[in-house]
Amino acid sequence: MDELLPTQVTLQDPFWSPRAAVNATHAIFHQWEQLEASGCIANFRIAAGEAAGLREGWFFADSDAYKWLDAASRITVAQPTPRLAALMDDCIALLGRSQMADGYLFTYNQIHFPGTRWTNLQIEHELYCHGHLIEAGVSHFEATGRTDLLAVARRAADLLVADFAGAGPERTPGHEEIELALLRLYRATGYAPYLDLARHFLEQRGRTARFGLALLRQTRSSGRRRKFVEEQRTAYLAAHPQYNPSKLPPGNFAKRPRGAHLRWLASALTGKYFQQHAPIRQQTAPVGHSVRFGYLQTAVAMLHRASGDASLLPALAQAWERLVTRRMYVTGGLGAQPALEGFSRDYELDPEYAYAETCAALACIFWNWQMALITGEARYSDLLEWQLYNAAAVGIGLGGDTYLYNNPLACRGGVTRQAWYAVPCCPSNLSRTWADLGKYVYSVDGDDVYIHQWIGNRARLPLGVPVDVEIASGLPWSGEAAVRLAPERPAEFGLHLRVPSWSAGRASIRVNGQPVLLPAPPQPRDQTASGFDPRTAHWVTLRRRWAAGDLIELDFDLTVTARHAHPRVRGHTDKVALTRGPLVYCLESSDNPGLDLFTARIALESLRPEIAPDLLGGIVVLRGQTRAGQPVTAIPYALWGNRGASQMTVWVNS
Ligand code: FUB
Ligand code: ZN
Repeated sequence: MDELLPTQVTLQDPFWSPRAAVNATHAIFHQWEQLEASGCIANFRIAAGEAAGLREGWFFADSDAYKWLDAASRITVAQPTPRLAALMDDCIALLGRSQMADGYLFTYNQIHFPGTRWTNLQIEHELYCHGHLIEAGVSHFEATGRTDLLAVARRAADLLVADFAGAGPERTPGHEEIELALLRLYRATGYAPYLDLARHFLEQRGRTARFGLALLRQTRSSGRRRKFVEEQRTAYLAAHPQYNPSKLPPGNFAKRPRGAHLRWLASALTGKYFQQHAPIRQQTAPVGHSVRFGYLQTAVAMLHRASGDASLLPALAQAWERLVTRRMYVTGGLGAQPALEGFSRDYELDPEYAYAETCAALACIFWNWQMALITGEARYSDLLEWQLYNAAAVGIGLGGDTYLYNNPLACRGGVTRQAWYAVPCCPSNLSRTWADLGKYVYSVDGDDVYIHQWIGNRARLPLGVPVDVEIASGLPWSGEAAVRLAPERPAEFGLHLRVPSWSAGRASIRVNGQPVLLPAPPQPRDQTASGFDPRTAHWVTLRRRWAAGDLIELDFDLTVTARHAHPRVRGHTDKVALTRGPLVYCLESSDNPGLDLFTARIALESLRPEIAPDLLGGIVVLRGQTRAGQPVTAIPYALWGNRGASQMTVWVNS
């Protein structure tokens, strides 16, 4: 199946369009200011020899500038502004000046260790950074048709082809990203060595003999290098007492279970943390760092699409099934081990320990999209929708200039939205996704159209007879949606409409006023750990001769649902997660003064949806009472933390 180009879909959705607008008019500029203030951009000036000073941030800080360019590029498709264009152009020119003649660009080494490269590939993120540079080049090219950033990206990619083609498994990266970037570059350019190198990196993964020993060596080397950087820093500050270094903000509190450090160590030494424990066809469970895992799965799925290698699919499908049935939070959040920033054992889903990094949800969204395109199965787009509304959306504040990095499902204090982070990987990752939402709505397969998402938009579908289509959607607040078709002339094609899991068996569809008989939804045999099950989503297929003016109306059921965790998930007995349509709800202390959120027992039968036009930009809340008669209000989980420090819980006692 093929996806549409970003230019072929125009978002017009009462829920998502305002968010895309905040993204384009505010968030992206806020992020730029933070990148400047935190020294990330200055690092490139220093590398280019245009400025003196200290390099700031983690060794992977360059990636944040690239991801910003990636997001800004995608934004310019629908919302170009001269101000953004100017910032982008300056930044692109700066990258061109800081890149070495042979294509290498990694300010950590260029500034601190000139002449060294590819030294600690498991740890120091050189290939990860080059991957984000390449992605930025591709996004910029796709958005603008320009080749200046693409040329920078290709110089880097060509260097990698020269340096890594045929290299052994120990020369694969510790943080996946380069693989999917090379696959995107291959799609954009058709240049086969990029595909070959992506395949090579993926196929070599998990084959390093005595990985733990190699890792220990690199950890020691990397530690020595960091010490050297610290010494350089101390010396510089002593020699320049007037110098005012930028101060990175602290990270958010993440509650850690006992023994977390040991489990991290075991995961790292066995290679699981890096998904280096087994070759990709044997990786059938989500393990290790959850962002890394998501980028790897995305890349493997992309490789399957690019190469047609069917042997890659079984492990992808099994890993997805294991994720959904045993290792995913009800919000769609991934990662129950804060120390690892990654997955725990099956059914270990403590809400307070939930790390559920925003980027992990985004990585899973990218993966789901690839799986949807490969298999045409509704379940993948269903999880994508759930993660968009919950696990991803929670990462950005309503104003667009505050963010969450880890996303627990219960907070007794200590987690608040921040303007920036010492590791600011999530904000620009969100921004590039928010700018690109239209791409997840449709796919086309010959003369078949799939509508994956109920997001309002208009588009021109490239079928045999081109079709203008317009979708209106009331989600997430109301369940009505409508599709208006206008083929250039009457034409036969198949229209596949996703009935979301949360409305499966409780949806209705009319074509030009006539009801359609809907098939029974799939009935999975096993219960998921989280209580959310995207596997019940399904397609309704309408194949006929369509003409301009044809109207399909859909009604999705938004009854409040109390979801139960699998009995094997500890601490969830008698608890439920409240959901309505695609939204997970939570109790936040701001709405429930005087209520102990963690012990109150909710009278579920009392809960009613109620429009709250003045709350959090206008939302539907759930109002009811506790069994003791106290009033209770639940808000969408994605919106918690927008009113200062608070407590919050998704799982409530019933
Ligand atoms: O390490 C690079 C990125 O920063 C990871 O993907 C995130 O988890 C954060 O550690
Ligand atoms: Zn992140």
